Amino acid sequence: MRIERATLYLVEMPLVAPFVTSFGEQRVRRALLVALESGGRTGWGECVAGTGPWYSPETSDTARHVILDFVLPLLKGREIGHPSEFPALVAPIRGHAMAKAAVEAALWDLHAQREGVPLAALLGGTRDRVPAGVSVGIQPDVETLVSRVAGYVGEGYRRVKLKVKPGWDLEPLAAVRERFPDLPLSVDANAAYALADAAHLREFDRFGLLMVEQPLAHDDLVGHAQLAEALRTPLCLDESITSPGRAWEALELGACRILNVKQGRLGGLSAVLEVHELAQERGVPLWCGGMLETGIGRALNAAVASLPGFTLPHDISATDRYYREDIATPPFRLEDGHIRVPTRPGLGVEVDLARLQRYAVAMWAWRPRGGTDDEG
Ligand code: NPG
Repeated sequence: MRIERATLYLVEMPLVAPFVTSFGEQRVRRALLVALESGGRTGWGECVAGTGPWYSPETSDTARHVILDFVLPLLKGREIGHPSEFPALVAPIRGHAMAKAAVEAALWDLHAQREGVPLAALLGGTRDRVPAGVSVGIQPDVETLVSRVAGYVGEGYRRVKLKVKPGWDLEPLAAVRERFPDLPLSVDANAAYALADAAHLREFDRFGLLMVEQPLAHDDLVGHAQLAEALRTPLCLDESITSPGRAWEALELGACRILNVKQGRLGGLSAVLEVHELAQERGVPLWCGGMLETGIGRALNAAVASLPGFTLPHDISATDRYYREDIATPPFRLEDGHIRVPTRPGLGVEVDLARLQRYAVAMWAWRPRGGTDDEG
């Protein structure tokens, strides 16, 4: 396939409730969407980079710059036989995993549509539904947290992940654990602690958690390996795992026993498949992380989670956990604590163009022969 035209949309989607983590509060999901056109079809990719460089160094604006000025020009005049050719093509661009992943995702969608198969099947997925976990942000107080968790448990979510930070950890954990003694529970610190907190973090062991996710700095594999020795609860890494090579290093060092897989953070679906293979060889359990995706990214995550090595519940919740109205249809619903993996060709969701126009705050069009028309 040859890319005939690309359109980037910056959308601002209001969240049903603010989402608070150790790195800040989010009320709106600002997402850069990539639409690639080829042979009468449109492939979609969602860039998971946020408004500011808080979770990763990338932002939706750096991604737009890198995609328009560096990634798309490399596709100019190229015949792409298979999306797995893409990583080598963009290898000269250092970093910018989320920018690359968004374009790669649109190529996979286009390719799967052309083949007439769902993305999950193209990747080697083996499940038709995946267990849904819910990530619960930091709340104003413990009572509010317990009642929110009760609501999600009532809806059927299979695992609850609590966001923690210094000053919001043992007390909320104890309250949730007391109310739900058997609930599969995990915590995510988004890098809020230091190795000097090891004795404090060891207290987490008494709550029977599935895992402690990313307690230390994003670039501290050695620190995580040292902390792992001190804790009974398995460590899982998210922010630290920015490439398949980093996943290998983390496992070699003993920095984690579980991996959170996000295609954006890893640099695309080819990288996901590499990590999947590595994890299968080593018997390391995987699960799919989430970045408050619209239906476009959510559909891709469901396809990723359908791979055989993804054995733990995912941060893939129903659409209504974040959005009253999504730009892609149909919305993802919780069915017996699971999300259905789309079965239509490609991503398997439809982008509602009227809604896209409603939520878009800027748009850029790109054609191989011209430069960039800024229509923002
Ligand atoms: O369900 O999509 C979801 C969100 C899950 O907690 C979640 N995501 O640290 O993994 C994370 C966190 C996140 C959200 C990170 C937004 C970055 C941006």
